[in-house]
Amino acid sequence: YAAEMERTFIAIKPDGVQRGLISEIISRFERKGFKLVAIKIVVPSKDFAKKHYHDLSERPFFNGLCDFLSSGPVIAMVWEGEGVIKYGHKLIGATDPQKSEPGTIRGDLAVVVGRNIIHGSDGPETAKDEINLWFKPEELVTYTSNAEKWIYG
Ligand code: DGT
Repeated sequence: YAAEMERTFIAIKPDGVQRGLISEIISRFERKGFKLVAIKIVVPSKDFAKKHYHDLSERPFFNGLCDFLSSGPVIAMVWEGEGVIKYGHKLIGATDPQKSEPGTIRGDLAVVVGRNIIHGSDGPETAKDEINLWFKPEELVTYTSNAEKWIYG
């Protein structure tokens, strides 16, 4: 599996870190059966935040969003697994926590859209771009987990 598996970029934003939700969020991806292949803690610069959110540069909340992302430590991660881009987004829930279903990360743990604690890539192209923006290739670790044969059969 390891080499061809789908990968997605997931970040715990400064609010999630400050609220002590790192382990809670990681455990939801881990228990599902997805595999962590890169992780670091970093305070992004405002310029970096602008690069990450470049698609939203015309939106009225863009500046505040970039200020927020760069306001403190972020946990940047790459998760791997079958369908992880789409299903990771399901685990995260709708952008606005008021509209996220209970059982999702934002549904269970967040209240307003400007503090929705987590980011996840929304498709294969953005996943690739975001992984490349946040990580050097050598920071991604390819390995076999013993659980894989029980997760995938
Ligand atoms: P993500 O995972 O953080 O990229 O969020 P998505 O993909 O669920 O939503 P997206 O890409 O449309 O928006 C990125 C972030 O921008 C979102 O997590 C919070 C913020 N945002 C989106 N819409 C609004 C809004 O209407 N008002 C404010 N204040 N922030 C917003």
